Amino acid sequence: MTDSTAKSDWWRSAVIYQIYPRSFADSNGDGLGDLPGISARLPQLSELLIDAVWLSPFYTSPQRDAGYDVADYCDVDPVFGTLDDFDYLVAEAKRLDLRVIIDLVPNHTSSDHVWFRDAVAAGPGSPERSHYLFRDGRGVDGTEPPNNWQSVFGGPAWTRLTGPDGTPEQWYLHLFDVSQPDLDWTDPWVHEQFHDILRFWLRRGVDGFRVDVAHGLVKKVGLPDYSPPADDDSASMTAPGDVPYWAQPGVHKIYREWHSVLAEFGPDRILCAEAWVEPLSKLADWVRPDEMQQAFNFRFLEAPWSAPAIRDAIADSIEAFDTVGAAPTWVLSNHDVVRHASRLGMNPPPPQGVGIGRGTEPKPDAALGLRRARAETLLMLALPGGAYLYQGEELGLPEDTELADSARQDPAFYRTHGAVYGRDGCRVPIPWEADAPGFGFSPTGKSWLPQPAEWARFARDRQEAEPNGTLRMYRDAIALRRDLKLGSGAVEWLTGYADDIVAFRNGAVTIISNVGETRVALPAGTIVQSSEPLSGRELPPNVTAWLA
Ligand code: ISL
Repeated sequence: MTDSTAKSDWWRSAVIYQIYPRSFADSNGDGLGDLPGISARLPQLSELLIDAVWLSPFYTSPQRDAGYDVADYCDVDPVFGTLDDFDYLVAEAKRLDLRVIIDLVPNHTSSDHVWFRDAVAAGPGSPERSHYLFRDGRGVDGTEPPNNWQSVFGGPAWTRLTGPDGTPEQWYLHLFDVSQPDLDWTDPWVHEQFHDILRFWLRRGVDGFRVDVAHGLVKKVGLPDYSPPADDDSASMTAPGDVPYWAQPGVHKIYREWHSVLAEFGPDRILCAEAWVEPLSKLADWVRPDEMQQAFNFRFLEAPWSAPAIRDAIADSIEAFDTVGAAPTWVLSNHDVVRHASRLGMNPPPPQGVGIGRGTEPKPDAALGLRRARAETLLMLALPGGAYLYQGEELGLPEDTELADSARQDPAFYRTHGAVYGRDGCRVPIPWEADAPGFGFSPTGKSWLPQPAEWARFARDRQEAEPNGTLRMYRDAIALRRDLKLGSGAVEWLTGYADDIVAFRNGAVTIISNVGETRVALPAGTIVQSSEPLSGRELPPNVTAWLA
């Protein structure tokens, strides 16, 4: 065990790598990544010196929302493998000193889940229906939805059932796709099911759970109408004020219960909230001592390329998490957002969830985006707290901005009739070997989303060979972060720099990011930088350096 994985509070400073199973490594050649593919690549991944991996869903699912529509929480979908494959993956991870976090999707199930099928069959007023949010419609004959809520993926958040004889029936709530009915967390039965699900996976050796839509489970009593502010985009999850389906106070009881369930398995199992909650002082409620251990910090991810915005995001995050004794987390990319190597090459980037496609103009400036992405990653890896990486970012992978509409799979694209491109561009299978079929993703070269031909240069084997490549920077920075204990350090802001410079000390290391447009003089002693080696004692624009 390494220092940081052995400790019971390992997560406070951990580097956690997100694996998106369908796009990581495909062992059987069907074009969709799988668990044996992940196990086979784990030794290579562990060379990055990460502490843990987080796996996006691999459960039984009709895959209407890439597995975030779960039809059986306690089994593996055959397209990803079997429970034995999962056990082998966990064993292999332990052998490599890697912890394993899995995704839990408690806001909604798939409409294929037996709980929902039974609820539909049992009819109005039945105990089975009380597990979900079924309601009668409004208006004459109930033809209007029970309220005016809109789905995050576009269109109404309610769908009306039709009885076996063709008669229109009750409506059910789905904050996401029509195939993702929301559970009713006022029902104690739902609580019990999820306690069992947590224990099922904890017994199999998982170290924790990333909790999907952790701010959405409880809805305001009476399900009142709500109209988001006019300038809100459809995918926004952080509308200000009291939104009757986000961040309702009742969610915290659920996480206190889960905290106790995890504690049955020792002090080192964790919950990490995916909660799009603002301001940060409110997000801190999710990480109070008796709730979750971590919450994703989307304020940092959403900060534009501006030194004051980045500084404020860092300072506000540290302060907010500190008030409840929690460590902040940092993240720049995941499977729902435009990859930061492309996002930072656009001004402004598209709103979250909207994505980039063939019709987007102007396209990201790829070289600028990558340069800034490397600079911001190096800055992030110097911060105290936990850091999350998304597969492919260590290769410098950009968003695929040229996916054909016909190849797209994100329900957001279809529910908005193409008005929103959605998230497929960050989900394209990653390249391992430049000259192999499918860049080594799949032995047959098949790929569920097509890989751009020019991705050969991002392939891991090419990156390995590049002394100033992105992969080398990640590896060096993570190793130094660990040796210098930056993850458990503290930020001490440095004064005397221009406003467009982010400059701070963490322990023995000085970190300087040039977010401006002119070169800046550097003090002595570089240990790692986000660009080609520096010439002279000056830091060019869009570069970060660590000095000691
Ligand atoms: O990307 C978005 C909309 O297109 C986000 O608003 C996203 O839906 C939100 O971050 C919640 O995400 C999580 O739950 C969704 C799933 O589609 C995402 O992949 C998951 O990360 C529904 O389960």
